[in-house]
Amino acid sequence: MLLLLFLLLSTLANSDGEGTNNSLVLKRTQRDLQNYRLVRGPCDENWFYFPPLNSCYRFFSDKRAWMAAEEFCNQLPHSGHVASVISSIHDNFISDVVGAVDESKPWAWIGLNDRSQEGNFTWIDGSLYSYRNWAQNEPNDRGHNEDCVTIHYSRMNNSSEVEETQQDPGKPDNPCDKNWFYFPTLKSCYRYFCNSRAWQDAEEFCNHLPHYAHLASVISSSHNRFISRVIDTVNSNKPEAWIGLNDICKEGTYMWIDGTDYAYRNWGKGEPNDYGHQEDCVNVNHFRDGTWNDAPCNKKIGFVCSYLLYSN
Ligand code: 2F8
Ligand code: CA
Repeated sequence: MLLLLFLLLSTLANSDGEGTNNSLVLKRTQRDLQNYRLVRGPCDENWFYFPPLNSCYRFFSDKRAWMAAEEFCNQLPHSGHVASVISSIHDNFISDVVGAVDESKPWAWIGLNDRSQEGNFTWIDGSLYSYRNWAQNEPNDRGHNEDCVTIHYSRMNNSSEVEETQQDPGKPDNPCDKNWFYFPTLKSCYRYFCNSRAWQDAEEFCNHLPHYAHLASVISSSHNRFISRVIDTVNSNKPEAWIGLNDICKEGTYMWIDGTDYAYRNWGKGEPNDYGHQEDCVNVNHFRDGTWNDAPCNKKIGFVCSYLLYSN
């Protein structure tokens, strides 16, 4: 008995070879904090809308292997993926999507897998692997043969569990506030805000958050990739987003607003160019690839805040 769930882009998955019960889902983008009713919204018929991610989801009860489920999703008109699950609210929503098709809430594939490297779990749509809801003793890589992940919803309590397949990655839970993502190297938390603000307004917005955040600094290529993934969790279209780098004080002398040393650089081709002699603030994703561009500070775009996690 296998079931597939698709959303505008994700699936419930198991190992990459043989399918058991499967589900798929797809997604688009944005955010919020409640439980969500199943509504079609702007989605196609038979799909359900999840406003926080501006994404559409659908459960498919066909039995497919995980990779076949992903390929099925890819070939849908909107080109989706097997679904990622990024929060408990999202988890509840997906449970309801499955339940809308099959009240028994069967096992279904999701997009999580460690096919590339044992124990290194990633979401097939590039979502940040932060939220976790492993069932007890999972992942266990039973028979050294489990690289894909299923989700299951108990009929008893409507709670969801993700079962798997692999060695426990042993990573600590995300110690950041809800909706923030942890970068262990810097013991810092990051969040992308899609509300468009000028650079200085964005920095002040970060400052007024409960943890006194700043616009994010970037110290390495892996850190840059991490920040790109943080943005992706809200908007996978690679929107431009302010980071804390600027040369407001002196043209050509770049500084991070939180005092981080300006050592790592990831400028886009031909940047920074102080285009029109009026570009003193820096964003990522000018070329939709995570590289940096200097741009006018009064330009209104989304931004990434970060705060240091103090452990005392
Ligand atoms: O809008 C400002 C932006 O304009 C161009 O990109 C579309 C410039 N690129 C080149 O001149 C190659 C950016 O540098 C500039 O920030
Ligand atoms: Ca520029």
